[in-house]
Order: sequence, then structure tokens, then C-alpha cells
Amino acid sequence: MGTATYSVPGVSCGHCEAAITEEVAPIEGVESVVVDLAAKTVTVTAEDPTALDAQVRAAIDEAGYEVAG
Ligand SMILES: [Cu+2]
Repeated sequence: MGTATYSVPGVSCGHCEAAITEEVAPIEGVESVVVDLAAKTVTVTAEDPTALDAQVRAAIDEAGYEVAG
């Protein structure tokens, strides 16, 4: 199990947190999604987070947010 953390500067409130969680959590292999509103990061826990990188980025984009970097 590992984690991948994405910087998402646009997150600011519980709505953002819910929108991103709704898109990312259903991805097959994702164990948990933690949105840190203070740090403006999204941390995904999965067996192999690197393998899910493109899907996670697409899901965050789908939720209406941009991953920095
Ligand atoms: Cu918000």
C-alpha cells in the first residue's frame, strides 16, 4: 500500500472536498482519498498509486479542479 499526494490549489471548502472525493474514490484500486483543505492537497491511498496516476488526475479534472505540476 502506498500514497500519492497531489497539489490542488483550487480546493477551499467542504464542497470541493466532496466533489473531488466523489470522483476519485470510485476509481478501482483506490483505498482512500483525503482532501486537506489547509494544505490544498489530495492524498490517495492505493496498492499501487503510481499505476492510478493518470486516472486520479483525470478524476480531479472531472471534478472541476486543476492539479498543480
Ligand atoms: Cu469549495
